Amino acid sequence: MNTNNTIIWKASLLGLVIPALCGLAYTQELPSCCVEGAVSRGSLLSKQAASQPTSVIEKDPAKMILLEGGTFEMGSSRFNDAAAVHRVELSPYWIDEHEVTNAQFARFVQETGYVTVAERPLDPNDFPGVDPAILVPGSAVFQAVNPVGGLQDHTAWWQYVAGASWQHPEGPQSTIVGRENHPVVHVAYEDAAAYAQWAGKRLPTEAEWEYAAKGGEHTSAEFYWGSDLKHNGVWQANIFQGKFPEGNSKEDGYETTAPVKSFPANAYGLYDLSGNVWEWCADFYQPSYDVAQTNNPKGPSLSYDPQEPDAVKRVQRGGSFLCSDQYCERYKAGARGKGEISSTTNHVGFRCVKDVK
Ligand SMILES: [Ca+2]
Ligand SMILES: [Ca+2]
Repeated sequence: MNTNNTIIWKASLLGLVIPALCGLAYTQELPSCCVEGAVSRGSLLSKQAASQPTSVIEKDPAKMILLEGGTFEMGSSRFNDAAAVHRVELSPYWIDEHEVTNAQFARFVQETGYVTVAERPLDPNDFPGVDPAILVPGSAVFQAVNPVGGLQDHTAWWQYVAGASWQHPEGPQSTIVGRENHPVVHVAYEDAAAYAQWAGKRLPTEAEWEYAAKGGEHTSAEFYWGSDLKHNGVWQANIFQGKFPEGNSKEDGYETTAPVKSFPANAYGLYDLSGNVWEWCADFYQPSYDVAQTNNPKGPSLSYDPQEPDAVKRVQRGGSFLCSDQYCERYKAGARGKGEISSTTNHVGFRCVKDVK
């Protein structure tokens, strides 16, 4: 029965039943004794919302999932900068079901001619004291080395590679051919924001990202999927196994990025929020939450990282293929990350959200 027929059928039923209840002769108009009040706008909108689609394909093209919003406990007591756990309320929004892929980003670049930060010339004024001869376009690429000084100096396993970019993830000789379905990497904050604008979307707030990752369940568990690292013996996220940083045993099947949707979806049908690549969020980073922001929080108005006070940083979430219990545990539930807005690496990407109109 289609919608019009349903309306006609219901109207006919009312015409038969209501007069009988009121003890009145049948007329085409409803008797006033049966009208207890006007129907509320909320009930009609709720009914209408129930018939709306819960997923949609956008122009980039990405499948987006509708999240109804509501309240949840944001934060984690396991990480100093993720405290305090506090209640947050969110309006409904759409979110990409997976990280933005190389194929999607290529379409954006093809249509707009966009040049990413990692591909642009460097301004010597931004790097005082550095030999201008080495100020060439490039990006940070992970190197699986045995660090002489242990795990204290993270620059030991990162190398600035001239010519590394989203199109050449490990340097000029590398390519994304065959990796079209992998998440795009080597994107700065403004690159991600430019893509989102082109796609008619925006970057998620940190609260939106965490609400999506928690999936409406396991709200205080160690992992977004529950209390065990593996679920029924199956890896739930692309992270690092083995001896970091030089001995990746690849137990989960992937040394670096994995094609999106290679690991199980969460309860909302979203993939790879934990692991694979870090994801840019819109919020400036500060090492604690403003718990007074409880309704659609957008984070602080300025960034501040005590470890690098002069750097402007935005939040990144979810960890990456380099996370492990041995080094970076920030693929775990509620954990936060941060990134200087112009710094790019081969384990940071993003996904987008969109407001419900
Ligand atoms: Ca892995
Ligand atoms: Ca991710």
